[in-house]
Amino acid sequence: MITLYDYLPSQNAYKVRLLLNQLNRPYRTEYVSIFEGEGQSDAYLKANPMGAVPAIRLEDGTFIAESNAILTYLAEGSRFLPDDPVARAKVMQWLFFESDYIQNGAASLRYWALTNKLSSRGAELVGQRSETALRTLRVLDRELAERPFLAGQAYTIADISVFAYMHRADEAGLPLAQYGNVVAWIQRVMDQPNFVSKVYPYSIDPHSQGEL
Ligand SMILES: N[C@@H](CCC(=O)N[C@@H](CS)C(=O)NCC(=O)O)C(=O)O
Repeated sequence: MITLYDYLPSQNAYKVRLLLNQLNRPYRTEYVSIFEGEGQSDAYLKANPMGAVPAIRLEDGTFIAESNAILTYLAEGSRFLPDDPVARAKVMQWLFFESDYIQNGAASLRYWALTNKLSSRGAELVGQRSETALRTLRVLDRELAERPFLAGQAYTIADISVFAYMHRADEAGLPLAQYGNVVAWIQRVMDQPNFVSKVYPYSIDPHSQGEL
């Protein structure tokens, strides 16, 4: 059985929880208290060189880190990742989009907002991240006017990845409701079989107000 290294308020880890549930794949969990420094232990750095969650450990002891790499590995051979090279590249396009623009936009803002770190980040940095986040919302809204899911007609790991932070964009102070195509897509993702709705607040971790 695979092991998921998890921290419950992490939406990067949520991506993996959602896919595992939709694959009906059993797994065990090990929790990593990232704010207490557990991610930086010598043992955990073997799982993820950055010390972040998520990571997974395969049955043979191999570790895989980075949420989108984990999604790609787990989805292999399933309906969540097409075999056709062009269709697959379209999925990868949105995984890289997520890793770059969403993680450095809406995801950062949400994390700072929910753990009271916005003021310590400074107005210039917060402004830059807000511009990035608004740009991604505009891009997603325009793209999702064209098709039901990000990479085409079918729900894939591209949707899982982008959904994780974008469906909580209002918690980042972003005007999500103004982007009707994104809102409709969020509902389509939530309507998928074996959807996981549970999102954990940072308040379950008394250490989350500290710095990583
Ligand atoms: N690019 C990484 C980002 C992972 C990430 O930032 N994880 C956060 C939780 S959401 C974390 O564990 N941070 C702890 C740290 O960076 O030390 C991914 O997609 O997996």
